[in-house]
Amino acid sequence: MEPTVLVDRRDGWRVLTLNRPDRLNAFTEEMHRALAAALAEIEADAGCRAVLLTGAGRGFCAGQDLNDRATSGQAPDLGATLDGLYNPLIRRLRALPKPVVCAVNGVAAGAGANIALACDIVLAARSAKFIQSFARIGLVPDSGGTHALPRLVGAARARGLALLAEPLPADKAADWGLIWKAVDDADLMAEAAALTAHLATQPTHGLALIKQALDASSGNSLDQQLDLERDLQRGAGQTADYAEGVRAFIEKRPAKFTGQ
Ligand code: T3D
Repeated sequence: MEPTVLVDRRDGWRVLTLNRPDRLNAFTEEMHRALAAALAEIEADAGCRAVLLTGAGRGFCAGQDLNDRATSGQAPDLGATLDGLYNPLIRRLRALPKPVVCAVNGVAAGAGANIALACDIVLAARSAKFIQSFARIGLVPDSGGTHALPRLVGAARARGLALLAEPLPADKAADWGLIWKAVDDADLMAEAAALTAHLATQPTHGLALIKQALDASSGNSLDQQLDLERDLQRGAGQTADYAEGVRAFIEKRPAKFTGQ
């Protein structure tokens, strides 16, 4: 059987491709386990300093595979699925101490949309669209959607996206600040790969601290955030990459960061 997640090792970074194209890469339990294993391996590998997540075929990800939910008997416990599978995935992506780029190659619906939004930098093909499709089937946006949406696009647009469940085209998603950038379909993978390869040469530990500071900001007061910045900066100032960055600036040469 084809693996549900393809892992492609590059020089200092990895491409993870959701691989159920005939189902628009909808999530099964098996695919969750494969993605969790790939991310755990990346977490543990200091040589891997950035990740690119994308989908095979014409879609990025259509969220939960609804064929697995079409039961005629007792209603499933979806809270248990979130606890066991989707929430650990979102937490893992946010806490990963390396940048995660997402190349949204086609439709991103339901949890598929919110998994993309949990990545650090989201590029989307112009033909791609984002759909908070949960309301169409009587569900609530999950996988961090109700947290990310109002913060990224504001309360009014978050309500519209969640309650109407209409497709948001990639260009508009970029205009609204939901994602970093929309690019021509033909350029998506090359541009996303170049960005990820660049990130893999940067001060990895410093980038991890930036992720930490930005994530903490939504729950912190200014005072708390200033204290956090102080603590993180104290740590950043001790790193070899900071010393190298300053040396390279003084010597007017490109820095050679090791990620430490
Ligand atoms: O359940 C829990 O554990 C709780 C967690 C929930 C998280 C969630 O993600 S809930 C939301 C689940 N996802 C959806 O509701 C989206 C369902 N899909 C769609 O609405 C549409 O497929 C799209 C808008 C994404 C794309 O439409 P379109 O017209 O481009 O493609 P299509 O023809 O609908 O889909 C192509 C094939 O993929 C089709 O199969 P077929 O007819 O060629 O054999 C379709 O059935 C299949 N597919 C698409 N999405 C899913 C799916 N199969 C299973 N599950 C899907 N989510």
